[in-house]
Amino acid sequence: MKVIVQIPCLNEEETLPLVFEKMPRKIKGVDKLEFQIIDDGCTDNTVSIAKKLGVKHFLVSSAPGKNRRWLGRAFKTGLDNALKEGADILVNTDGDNQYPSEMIPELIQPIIDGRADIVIGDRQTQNIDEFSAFKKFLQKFGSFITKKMSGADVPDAVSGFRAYSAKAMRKINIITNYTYTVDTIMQAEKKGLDIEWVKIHVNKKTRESRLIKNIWTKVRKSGGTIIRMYTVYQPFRTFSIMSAVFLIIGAVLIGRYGYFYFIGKSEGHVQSIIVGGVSFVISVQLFALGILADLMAVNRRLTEDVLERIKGK
Ligand SMILES: Nc1nc2c(ncn2[C@@H]2O[C@H](COP(=O)(O)OP(=O)(O)O)[C@@H](O)[C@H]2O)c(=O)[nH]1
Ligand SMILES: [Mg+2]
Repeated sequence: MKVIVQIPCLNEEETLPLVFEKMPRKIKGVDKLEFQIIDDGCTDNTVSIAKKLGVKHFLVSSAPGKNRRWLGRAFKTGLDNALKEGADILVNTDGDNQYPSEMIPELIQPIIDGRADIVIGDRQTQNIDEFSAFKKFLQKFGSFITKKMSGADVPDAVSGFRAYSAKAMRKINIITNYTYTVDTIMQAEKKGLDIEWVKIHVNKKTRESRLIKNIWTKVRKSGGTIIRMYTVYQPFRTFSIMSAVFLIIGAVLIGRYGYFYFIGKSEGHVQSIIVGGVSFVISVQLFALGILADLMAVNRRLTEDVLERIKGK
């Protein structure tokens, strides 16, 4: 059993040593434990400090000083390398020491036992004093939406303390650059992967988030990801719903015209029939797009099957 623990890094020289303070160096049932960082243009001493801390794999997501490629891309780089290195489990934790490194053995246990493909640390955000009421609300609301859209039980959708089995790594394909958290939960659900949640505590806050400068940006970006993922995985349903809305508008307006026509007062209501007719056309087109998108989704599934085999050991 080989485990790789990865830490995506955007200038983490100050806090990386804290992450390794309680990092297990040996885990029962694990023969090989290795560490990797994904450097996204770090301009500080993150890399040399990581070397001293015993990190083995250094992956570069973007060159020093260049524009960052964000966390989703970094995660994909790390995941590809973990598969290449033959890891059975990939653990992700953050460089700001938010997550309890000492809980990694508990995090990977459900995968070692064969009970789960993905394990996610639930920060029990409602109990964290440092989070404002508004942040807690958004966190709860985001998890609720992810839950509704994916059908999975989701107590903490954006937690970055996670473990993925090799099977999960082969099945999941990261297609967004910004973040991977919500996206991988939705994919897991659609691809029949089992997710288990482990309750964790969080360490004292060391700095502000580098990912979320402003909570509204976060809402917009996560909202966009959720809608896009839903469209990717439920294309026919998404377009059918949109088509139905225009169908109803068209039916109401044409019905309205029909009513005036029958009572002999159709004059002056021709706008209804025009707008209603246009709505009908839009509705039919959206429905046709739904069929096309559904056929394209067949292609995506086939491509993903091929990818899964290519990634296989
Ligand atoms: N590679 C890469 N890592 C990032 C980027 N932004 C943040 N990170 C890392 O991702 C982890 C989480 O970032 P953080 O700023 O703590 O965001 P939080 O999850 O909102 O607390 C940390 O290890 C960061 O160093 C990025 O653009 N690229
Ligand atoms: Mg953080």
